[in-house]
Amino acid sequence: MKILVLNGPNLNLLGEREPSVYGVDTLDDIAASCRALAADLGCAVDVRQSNHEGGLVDALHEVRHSHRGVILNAGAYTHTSIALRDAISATRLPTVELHLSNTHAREGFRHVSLIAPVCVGVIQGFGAAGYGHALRALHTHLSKAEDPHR
Ligand code: CA2
Repeated sequence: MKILVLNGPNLNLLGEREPSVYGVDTLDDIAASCRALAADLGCAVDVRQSNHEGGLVDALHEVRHSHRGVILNAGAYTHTSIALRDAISATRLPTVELHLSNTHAREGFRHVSLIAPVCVGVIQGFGAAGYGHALRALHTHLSKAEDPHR
């Protein structure tokens, strides 16, 4: 079972600035802990990042036959991108929307998510630990889908 952990604009700078909002972990730290948890769960993760809307759409298209699900921190594109929402719908891969911060406790423009309606669930506000929570939740969701008796 392969899961894509896809990160959007500016998340390559994690750990460098705004630690009070986004924490001190770098994206490499997050990738390493996702890989360790995936090994425990018996699945594999592929952690990617793009600063470009089209790059994120391309990544979703690319994994549509090879991966079983997606954890997506779309960054600011969460609030603006119909293209990303359409790509999630088109690939039909179960997708968890993930945010480090609680977007509802922030500026009004972050309260709207264009992608939430096409995601299986949303995890936000738990900092870097949220990636682990999302991975466990998606792994459980995919395992249930595999076993009709559960
Ligand atoms: O809380 C999240 O994970 C966000 O997706 C982060 C986005 C923001 O636009 C969303 O509303 C919520 C911003 C990512 C910015 O990343 C930075 C990393 C280091 C320093 C500054 C920004």
